[in-house]
Amino acid sequence: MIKVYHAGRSRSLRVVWMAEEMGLPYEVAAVDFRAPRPPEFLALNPANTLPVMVDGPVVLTESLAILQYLGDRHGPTELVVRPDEPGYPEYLQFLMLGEAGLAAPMNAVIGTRFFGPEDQKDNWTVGMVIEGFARRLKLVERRLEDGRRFLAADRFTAADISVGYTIGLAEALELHDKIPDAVRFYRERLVARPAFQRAAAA
Ligand SMILES: N[C@@H](CCC(=O)N[C@@H](CS)C(=O)NCC(=O)O)C(=O)O
Repeated sequence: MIKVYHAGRSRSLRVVWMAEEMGLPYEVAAVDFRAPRPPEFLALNPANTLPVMVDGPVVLTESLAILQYLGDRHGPTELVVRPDEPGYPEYLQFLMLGEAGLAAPMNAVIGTRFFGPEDQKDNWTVGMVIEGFARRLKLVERRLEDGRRFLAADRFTAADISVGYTIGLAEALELHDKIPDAVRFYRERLVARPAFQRAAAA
């Protein structure tokens, strides 16, 4: 059975969402994000980050790698776009953008806003990262401007999970004014999916 170490709004939500969309059996090991992790967890992931996915002997700790792994090893699934499909380049682009371009830099904002000293919460770095986030989000806005519902291959894919999660992260950080309307409406469509609703309750 696939085991996902999960805490509500963390990137493990991407993994649980993918498993729900695919209809995969999985179990959740709930992690209290603010509590020190047990040695068992650190043995799996010395980086001490979420998510962690265990599937037999396989242990993965990068959310997008896990999405692709689940699609490839536990598919076939329409959630993954294959190299010979026309939508493959955009699939790759937005799958990676969701973390590398959009979410990863936000860790500096999360760390500073939640754990930093009071006089640092709106420091220069926080401003720079938020400005960079808003600029990169224009790639998503432009992609959606022709009215398409999903980012790649004219269907819901792991790229939508990747980017859709990150828009939710920005909302949780109250960056609503940085999210263009088209991107906000896109996110609303994603979170209305029954699989997302189940994942959010997991
Ligand atoms: N690139 C990794 C990022 C993992 C990550 O930063 N996870 C956050 C939770 S959403 C975390 O564990 N942060 C704690 C830390 O960095 O110490 C992924 O996509 O899984």
